[in-house]
Amino acid sequence: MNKIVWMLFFGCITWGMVGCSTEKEIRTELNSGWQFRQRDSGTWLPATVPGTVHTDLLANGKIENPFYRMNELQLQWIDKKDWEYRTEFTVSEEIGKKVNQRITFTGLDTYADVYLNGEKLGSTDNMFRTWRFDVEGKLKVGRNELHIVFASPTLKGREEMERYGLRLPADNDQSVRGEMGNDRVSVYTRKAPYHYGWDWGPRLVTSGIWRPVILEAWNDVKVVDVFIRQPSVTKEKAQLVAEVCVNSDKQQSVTIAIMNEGKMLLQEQKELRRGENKISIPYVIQNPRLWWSNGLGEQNLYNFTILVTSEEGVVSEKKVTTGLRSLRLVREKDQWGESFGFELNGVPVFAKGANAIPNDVFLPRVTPDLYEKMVLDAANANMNMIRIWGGGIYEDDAFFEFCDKYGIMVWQDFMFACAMYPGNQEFLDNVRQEAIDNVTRIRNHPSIALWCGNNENALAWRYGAPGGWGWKNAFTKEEQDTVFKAYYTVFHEILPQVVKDYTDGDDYWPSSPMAGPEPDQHGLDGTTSGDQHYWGVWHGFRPLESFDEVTTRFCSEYGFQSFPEMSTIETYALPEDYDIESEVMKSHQRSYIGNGRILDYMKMYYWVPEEFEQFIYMTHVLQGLATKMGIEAHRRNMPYCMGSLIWQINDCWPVASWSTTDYYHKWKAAHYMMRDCFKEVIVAPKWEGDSLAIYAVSDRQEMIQGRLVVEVLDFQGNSISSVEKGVDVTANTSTVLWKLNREVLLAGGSENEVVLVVRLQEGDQVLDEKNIYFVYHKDLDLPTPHFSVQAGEENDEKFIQVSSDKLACNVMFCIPGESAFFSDNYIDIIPGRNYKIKVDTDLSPTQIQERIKIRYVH
Ligand code: BMA
Repeated sequence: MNKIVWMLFFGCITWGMVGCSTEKEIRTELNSGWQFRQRDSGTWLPATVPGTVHTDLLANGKIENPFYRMNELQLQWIDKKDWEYRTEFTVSEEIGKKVNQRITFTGLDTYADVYLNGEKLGSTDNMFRTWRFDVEGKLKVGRNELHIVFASPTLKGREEMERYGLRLPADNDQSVRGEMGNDRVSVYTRKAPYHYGWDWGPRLVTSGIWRPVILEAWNDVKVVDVFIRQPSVTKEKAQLVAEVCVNSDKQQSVTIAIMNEGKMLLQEQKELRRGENKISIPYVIQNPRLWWSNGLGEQNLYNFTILVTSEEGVVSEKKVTTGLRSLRLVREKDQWGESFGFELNGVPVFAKGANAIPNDVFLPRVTPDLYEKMVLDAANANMNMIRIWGGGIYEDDAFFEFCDKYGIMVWQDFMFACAMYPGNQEFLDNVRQEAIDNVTRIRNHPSIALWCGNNENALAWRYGAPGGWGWKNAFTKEEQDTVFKAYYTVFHEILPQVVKDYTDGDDYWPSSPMAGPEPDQHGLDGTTSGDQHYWGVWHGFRPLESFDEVTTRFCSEYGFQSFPEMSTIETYALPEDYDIESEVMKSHQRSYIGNGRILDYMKMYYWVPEEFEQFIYMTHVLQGLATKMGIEAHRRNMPYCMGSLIWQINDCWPVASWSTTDYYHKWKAAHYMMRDCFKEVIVAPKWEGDSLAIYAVSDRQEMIQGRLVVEVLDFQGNSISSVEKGVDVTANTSTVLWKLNREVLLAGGSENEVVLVVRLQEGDQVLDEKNIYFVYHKDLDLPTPHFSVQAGEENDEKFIQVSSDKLACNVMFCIPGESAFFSDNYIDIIPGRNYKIKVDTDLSPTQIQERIKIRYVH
C-alpha cells in the first residue's frame, strides 16, 4: 500500500468510528450567547439564534402573542426600527492556528451590517443568500465579539423604492395595515414576500439571524461543494459525474476518493492549483436502486462521501445524499395541443399534490419535526408532489431531505410572486447570486422536479395583450417597457441561465401559470398547453361542477377556503368574537371576498347553520366537497391532464384559508377527502345528463381486472336497486367503466331520500368506494340519525366502532381539548354498517367514550 492509500484507509477507519470528522477541518456553530436590543437604546436582552426580533421580544415578555386576537396591529412599529444583535465566543488555539478561517451566515434577514471585534466584515441585503466572510487576521484566539446591526426593512425598502423611481405593483403587500400608506415596498427588498401580508397571512415584517451562523477553519485544502450529476440513469446503469469543487492554498497533489456507504467506489490522483479547482469525476453504478415517488416504488437513497487525501492524511471531506433517477417535465405536441407532465424513470406520473407556503410567519420556529410532519401529511394523503410557492422562502435542507425520504417531488418556484420587480443592475446581480446559492444548496435532492421563475407575475402583467390584473394602466408605455424588460431579464435570462449552468439539465418553467414561454403565449393561463391556476371556483364564483368543464393540462393551483377547526379558533379568539364578521375573526380572514364566498357557496350546496360551531364544521364539509370535485375532475381527465396541485396544504398562522391542514397541522375534512381521492385507484362517478358515468382512474402500471358494484340505498339502509359487472381498469389512465341510466337506478325511489354507493373491487379487496347523491345535499330529506359508539383498545391501539340507525353525512369525530387523530373522519355512515376507526390519543377507551363529540350534516 502506498502512503496515500494508507492514509485513505486510515481516514476511512476514522470515519467509521467517529462519523468522518477529519482532523484538519473544524466547523462549529456560533448560535449561542446572543443578545439583542433596539439599536442604541435600552438594555441588552437574551436572544435566540436562529430567531427573529418578534420572537425575541415575545420571549422577553416585551410584546403579546402576535397571533392572538388583533395584536398584530399593535406590532407594526417593530419593522420601522433598527435592531442590533451581539454575542461573544471563544476561539481555541487549534482554530487560531488554521490558515483559513471563515464565518458563514446562512440567513440574515435582511439589511445587516456585520462586525467582528469592532471591524466591519460587510453588509448584506438579501435574506435568501449565504454570506461568507473570510476572517483571517480579524479572528483572535480567546474572546471575540460578533455584532450585527439590522436596518428597518420597511424604511430601507421605501428608500429603495424611491431610488428606483417606479412604484411597482404588489397586490398582496398590506401596506396600509403596516402603516406605510400606499408604499408597497416589499418588491424592492429580497425578503420573503409573505412577510408583508398575503390573502392568508398577517403582516409581520421580521428582522434577525434566521438561519445558523457557522465558523469554519482549515489548512490548505477544503471541499467546498459536491454535485452528483446524473447524465443517464436507467435500471441497468447509472452514469454519474461527481463535480467536486476544492479550494487549495497551494499547488499540490491529492487523491480524491468517492465512497458509497463506506465502500470505495473509486479514487483518483489530482493536481490541485492554488485557489478554486473544479474537478469532474465520472463513475458508474450498475443496476442502481432507483428513487421513486410515493406510490410508484421505493425511495432508495445513496450516501456518497468524497474524501480528499494529501501528504498529511485525509484533509477534507463532504457527504452527499442523493437518489438516482431520471426525472423530467415532458412537453410534447399531441392531438390536443402540448402535453405538460412529469416522467420519472420513464414512467409518466400524474402529479398529485399541493402548494405549500412557509409553515410559520416566524421562520426559525419551523423545526425539522414540523417539516417531517408536513411532508408526512402530504405522503399520507397519497401525494407525490409539493409546489414550493414563490411568495415564501427557499425551504430548509430538512424539508428537501424529507421529500427525498417520503417520495414527494418538488416543484420549486424562485421567490417572486404576484408582483413586478425592479431591474437595476444591483438588484439583478443580487437575484442572480441568490439563485446560485439556492440552486447549489438543494440541487442534489432527487425530489427536485422543476424550477419555476415566479408565481402569477406573467398572468397578472399580461404584457402586450388585454387582460391581466390591470397593472399596466398605472404606467406610460415607456414605463411599461422598463417594467417588462426587468421581468424578461430575470425570468427569461438570469434564472434559466443559472438553472442551465448549475443543474444537470433540470427543467425550467418561467412562470406559473403559463400556456407556454413563447411571446404570443405570454401570461396566458394554459388550457391546451402549459399549466393553469383554476380560480373559476372561488375567485370567479363558478359552480364546483365547472372543475369538469374547464380543461387543464396541469392544474398547479385551485382551492377553496374554510375556517380552522374550533380548537384552533380558540387559540386566537374569545367566545365574544365567535361571529365571522367580528373584528377578530375578520382579521384572521385575509381574503377580502372570503366570508362572502363561503356563505354563497354554502347556500348553493347546503344551508348556513346558525350555531357558530356547526357553521365552522360546515365550512370544512364544503371545502371537502370542493376539493373532492376538483381532484376527481382532474384525474378523470387523465392523460389530457397530468397534475392536480391543491392550493394549499398549510398555514403560517391560525387563520381562515384554503389550507387543508391548519397552522397546528390538524387535518381538515379536505385533507381526509384528498387522501381518498388521491388513492392509487379510485372510482370517480359523475352525473352526465341522465346518466351516471362511472370512471375509474388508476396510477397502477398494470391493468386491473375488477368488479364494479352499484347499489342504491334508502336512508334506512334498504336496497332499492343493485347492479354489478366485471371491469377492466386500464393501467395509468382514466377509463369510463359504465354508464347507467338515472331512472333505472332510482327504480321508483325518491331522489331526495337515496344514496348511491359505487364500489370497485379486485377479488375481495375493495379498491375504492364512493357515495354519491342524486341531488345536492340541501335538497336531501336527511333523517335524524342515532349513533352507537363503542371505544376499545387492541394491541395498544385505541379505536371506536360506530354505527347509525339512519344515513348520516360527513360525520365528524373529535374530542374537545385533546389533539386526538382519527384515522377516518367526515365520513358518510350507512345504516347497517359498522365502522372501525383508529384513534391516536393518550386517553383510555372509557375517556374516549365519555368525551367524544359527533357532528354531522343537518
Ligand atoms: C393563488 C396564490 C396566492 C393566493 C391564492 C388565493 O393564486 O398564488 O397568491 O394566496 O391564489 O387567492
